[in-house]
Amino acid sequence: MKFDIVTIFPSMVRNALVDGVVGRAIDRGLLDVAVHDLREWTDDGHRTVDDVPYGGGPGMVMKVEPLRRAVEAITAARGVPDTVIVLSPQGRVFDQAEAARLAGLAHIVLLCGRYEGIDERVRELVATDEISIGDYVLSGGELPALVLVDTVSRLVPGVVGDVRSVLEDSFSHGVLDHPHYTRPAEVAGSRVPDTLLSGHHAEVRRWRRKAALTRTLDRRPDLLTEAVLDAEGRALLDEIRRERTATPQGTEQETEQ
Ligand code: 4GX
Repeated sequence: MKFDIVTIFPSMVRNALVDGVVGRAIDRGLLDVAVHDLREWTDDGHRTVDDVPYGGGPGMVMKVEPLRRAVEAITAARGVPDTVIVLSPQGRVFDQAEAARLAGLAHIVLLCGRYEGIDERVRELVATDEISIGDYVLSGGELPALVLVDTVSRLVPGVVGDVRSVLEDSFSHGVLDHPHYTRPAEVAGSRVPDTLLSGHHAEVRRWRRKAALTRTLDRRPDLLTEAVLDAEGRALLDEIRRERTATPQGTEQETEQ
């Protein structure tokens, strides 16, 4: 899979791609990520990429022409991309489903903006998509572009060594992950749940499934309205809800007479 990232801070982006799962995938040739300095496509001595906003107001606006020339040059050198994405808070919010969709593409261009914004004609003439990584304001699109590359790359076959890791990730089933434990079995009086030490695989699996659903119900009930649960998932969720509404022992209500 091929990514091209256009930025005024190419070293920031390149440095972030050296380590970890993505860095290894690039070394192994599974990913081809090219990082481009937007200033290469400026036409003045000062290498200007921004200008004052028409109509006045604070802050600067990114110019259209350098971004337009950047995408033209990338297309000529690396082929017609499947999508050209601007990262901005105005985009639709990125999630695992969007990552899965993008992982099915062969070539993605990412445009990183800085300043107050980009000239609206970038959206009209250059970009095909606009994506936000969440409802907060960053100082540039570089971190969002890296978030997108990381998330999408994990879904590219071979990038993550053990496919079971990807299949068991939070959100791959629309629910949160279950708790994890490693040795020792007891720390400061806190013990690993007995079921996980039992070696009984079917019980371990059921315990994890129930713990994942409990967490999701407690922390992200919104996810459960979207999640498609199988019969076991629905049964476990019912069980959790019944355990929670059960009258505590010794506090039974008297029957009214
Ligand atoms: N998810 N920002 C981009 C400058 C900008 C503004 C408008 C293009 C159009 C962000 C986010 C984010 C701040 C990055 C504004 N570029 N990007 N930057 N949240 O907050 O993606």
